[in-house]
Amino acid sequence: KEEHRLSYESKLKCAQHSVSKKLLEIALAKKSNLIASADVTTTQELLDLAEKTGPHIIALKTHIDIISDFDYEKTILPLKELALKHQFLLMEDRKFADIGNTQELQFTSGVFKITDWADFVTSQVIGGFESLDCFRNVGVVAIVGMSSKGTLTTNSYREEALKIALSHPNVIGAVSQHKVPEDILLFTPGVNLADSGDGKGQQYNTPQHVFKTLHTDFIIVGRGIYKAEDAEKAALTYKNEGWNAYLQSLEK
Ligand code: 5FU
Repeated sequence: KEEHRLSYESKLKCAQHSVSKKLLEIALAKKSNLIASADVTTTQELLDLAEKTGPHIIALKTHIDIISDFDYEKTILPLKELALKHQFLLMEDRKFADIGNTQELQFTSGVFKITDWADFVTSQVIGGFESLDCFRNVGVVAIVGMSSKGTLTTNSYREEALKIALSHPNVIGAVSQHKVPEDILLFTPGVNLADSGDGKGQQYNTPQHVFKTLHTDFIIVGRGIYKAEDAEKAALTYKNEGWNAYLQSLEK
């Protein structure tokens, strides 16, 4: 018999980290488990997407280093305002993958100064437990398994990665295409309603699939939203699909 999944309410009750709490509170308030991935390359496109999708999402995921006209004042300050206005968090998908000291520099320095604005960041755990110590003021989503064809995140890798993720106090969740224990939040990218892949290794599943089989908490959608003719409408579609799939996964 299929086991039940935990509801956002019950996860909120036992959440330890302030960022996990915020994410779950926003999810319940907006009835959304959608994270829009803003893989666009100009400040204008980034801000437009944040304005259009803002009311429907719990977080906006950035790859801030692909913004060609990045400028802290012109890119980050208005982005932070939109996050406040529409009540979503900022998730920088930097996927740190180095020794602690270098990650600390990449996190705090350079032009992006991620530490100053991101609510949470992604990090590989390949550098070991202590490499995550530097992300003290944010939440970390550990990359446990990737969505791409031929990824090296095998069963045994994922098992070891999860041990680090579950034991590190800065970690709030995991990115994976497999189930994880219920005391960690699961973030699942590789979600698209129209395509099964992108011809560059990405593999897609539907919201229905990931909630039912993985008991995911949050879906991450990039091209399904920002490439759509009407990004706001697409965000609303994914929001509703995701929320209905979540409710159904509670019943099983
Ligand atoms: F960790 C991962 C992963 O395993 N797969 C991903 O696709 C992260 N991603 C990110 O989610 C990726 O870097 C993109 O930013 C986003 C997916 O975008 P898509 O356009 O929906 O394929």
